[in-house]
Amino acid sequence: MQGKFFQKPSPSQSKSVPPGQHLAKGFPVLTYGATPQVSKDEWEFRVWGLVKPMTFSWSDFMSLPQHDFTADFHCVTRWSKLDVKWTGIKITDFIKLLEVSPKAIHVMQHCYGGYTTNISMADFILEENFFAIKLFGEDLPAEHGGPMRVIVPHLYAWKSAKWINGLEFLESEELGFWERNGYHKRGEPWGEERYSGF
Ligand SMILES: Nc1nc2c(c(=O)[nH]1)N[C@H]1C(S)=C(S)[C@@H](COP(=O)(O)O)O[C@H]1N2
Ligand SMILES: [Mo]
Repeated sequence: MQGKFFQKPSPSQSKSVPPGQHLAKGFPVLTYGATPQVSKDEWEFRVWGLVKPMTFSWSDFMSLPQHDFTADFHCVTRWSKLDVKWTGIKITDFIKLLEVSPKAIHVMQHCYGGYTTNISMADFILEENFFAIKLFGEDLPAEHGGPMRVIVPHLYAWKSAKWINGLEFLESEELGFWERNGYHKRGEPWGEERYSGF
C-alpha cells in the first residue's frame, strides 16, 4: 500500500517492518477519546497494588538519569514508524525506587483520561523500555502523550501508554482497555498478536 499515508520501505528498512505493517508517512496520532492537558506542575504519578504505595512529582522523575532512545513503533491498525528518536527515563531505573512485592507478576498502566493497558512484569521490566519526555528533541507534545508516556518498543504501540500517571502491581493478569475490547493480551508484532479471538 502506498500513496498519501504510506511509503515503500527501502531494502534495509524492510527487515524492520513486521508482517502486515506499512510504513507511515509522518507520525500519526492514535488516541481513544480526548487529549488530556496536564501541566508538569500538577502532574502526579502513583504506584499501588503489590508495592509500597508512593507518589512522585515531575521533579522526582527529573532527578533520574535521562537517555536518548531510538525505537521502532508499530500500531496494530497496520502502520509502523521506524527509528523514532525519544529521550526518557528507563523503566528499570524507576523501578529501583520502589518496593515491589515478589508476588507481583503483572502491571496495569493507568493514564490521565482513564486509558489502561496491561503488561506482564517480564515484558515491562526491560532495559529498552522507558518513560518518554521528549520526541525528536522537543518536549513530548500533548497529542503524543506529553508530558510523559511509556514506550515498550517490542510490543504493539497500544501497550505504550500516553499520559501515564500510575502503575498498579498485580498478582495475576488483568486486562486493560483495548485488551477487554478484543485486542491480544500481549501484542507482539512479529507474531502478529493483534486480536485475542474471544
Ligand atoms: N492514554 C492512551 N495511551 C495510548 C492510546 C490512547 O488512546 N490513550 N492509544 C494507544 C495506541 S492504539 C497507539 S497506536 C499509540 C499511539 O501513539 P501516538 O498517538 O503517539 O502515535 O498510543 C497508545 N497509547
Ligand atoms: Mo494503535
